[in-house]
Amino acid sequence: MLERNAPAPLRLRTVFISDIHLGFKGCSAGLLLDFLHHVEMDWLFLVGDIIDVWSMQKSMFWPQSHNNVLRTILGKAKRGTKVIFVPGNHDEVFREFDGAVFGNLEIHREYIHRGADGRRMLVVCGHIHRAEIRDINGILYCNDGDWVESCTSLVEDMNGHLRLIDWPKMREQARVAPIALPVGQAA
Ligand SMILES: [Mn+2]
Repeated sequence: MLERNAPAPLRLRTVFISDIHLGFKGCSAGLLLDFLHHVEMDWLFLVGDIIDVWSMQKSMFWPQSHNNVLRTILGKAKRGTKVIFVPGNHDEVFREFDGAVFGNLEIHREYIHRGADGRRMLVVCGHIHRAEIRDINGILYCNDGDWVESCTSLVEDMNGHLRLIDWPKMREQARVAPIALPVGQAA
């Protein structure tokens, strides 16, 4: 069903996703795979709670779709996307690999990302599953949400503009009108 009425691929500079919770039954792996197959990016930030180690310690759950998410992410790294993993609280065991570099995949406890417009972004790990962009005393706070309930991402376009993508909603809208930023037309 997800293959039909797919929106045109998006060419983005950076995609931030967090709280995927692979290994947990509530993970929306199918929708995330669908999203990942429709975006191309230079940078992919995995901002915490990517693998739900806590949940897996309680009961083992690892369907093929969860494998596919990891394979898709590694595939993007292989094709040139820089993947930065900032472990969260459910996958804190990976924090001991701070600074590890596996080709295009790196693990960091925190990371300063330079936006296309020169802005410096401190990449805070997941935890709060609510997507929002808010100005707090002159500092822009961005939360990319999660892939358990809201299925949202924070993205930076080629000009450095930040916005939230609600993937289920964007798919819905794409049925009536093509969405902006098809591959090759981004600035
Ligand atoms: Mn979480």
